[in-house]
Amino acid sequence: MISRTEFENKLRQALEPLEPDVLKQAMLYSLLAGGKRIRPLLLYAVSGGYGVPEEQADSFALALEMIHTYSLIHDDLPAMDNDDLRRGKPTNHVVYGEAEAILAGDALLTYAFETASAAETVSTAKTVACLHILAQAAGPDGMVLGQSLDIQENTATDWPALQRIHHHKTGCLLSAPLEMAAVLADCEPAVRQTWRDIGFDIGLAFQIQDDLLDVQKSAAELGKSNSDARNQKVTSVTLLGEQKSEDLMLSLYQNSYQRIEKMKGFDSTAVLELLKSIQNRSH
Ligand code: GRG
Repeated sequence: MISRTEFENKLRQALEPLEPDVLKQAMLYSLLAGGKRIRPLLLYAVSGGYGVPEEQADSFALALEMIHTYSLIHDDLPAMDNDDLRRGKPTNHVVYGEAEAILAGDALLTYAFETASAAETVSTAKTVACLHILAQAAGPDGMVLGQSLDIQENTATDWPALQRIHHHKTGCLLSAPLEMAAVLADCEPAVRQTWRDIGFDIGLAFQIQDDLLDVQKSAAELGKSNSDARNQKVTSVTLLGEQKSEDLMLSLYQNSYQRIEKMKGFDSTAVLELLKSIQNRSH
């Protein structure tokens, strides 16, 4: 299984062909600021569990991290959460200014699709299927819709409404690597759907955990501003309380592990190890 450092070297290499401009610096600044790399690592772990060679997952793994990083840059902007700390460093707009940060996000989103569409070791049919999954997860029926719902005041007044936001904002981009892995591994449609569903459960567990960490840890420990309270955000913790949120998160993780262990023709060692490290994360 690929390490974070090896993946970061691939990220660096992927941006090498770009003009050495401030735009490239701004893209690299956030991309290499030290995220957990959960989405690409999930793709490698699930595709690898089916015996898919690492190089077939590479361009989609890179695209996932580029899209995720763009979303963080834009989420931190003054017009959105207005945060000044991300991945333990000043946010992109604090360093490069608001206009350049918007462009760095735009460039990462676009370059993600340029990178993914250039996958060399994967059939055209699988590449198109993965591009579609990525676009759907990131776009107006995915993460961008989730963000839009999240910034509208009073969108979430109850748990089902908040779950809808989490599903789109966090779940879509966490489910995409599992579904793309199923495509790369030639899984039947029903198996692909099962991985997609598991991905959404993991996404919800991950988001509830994020809400819990936001109230339990300091900004220094998280490496990002814990801005939910400041922004008077409705979160799992404000709606369900800490104990119920904790219980729900644990049951979602446990349930996902059991479903993964039952997947046929699949070596679950790497993905279970990765998910348990995510479950035990401190930031
Ligand atoms: C601006 C279109 C647009 C979308 C923003 C991702 C996002 C949507 C906002 C970030 C804020 C947030 C709490 C999102 C929920 C998903 C989440 C917990 C993101 C943080 O992901 P990690 O923990 O971050 O994987 P690292 O830094 O480790 O990569």
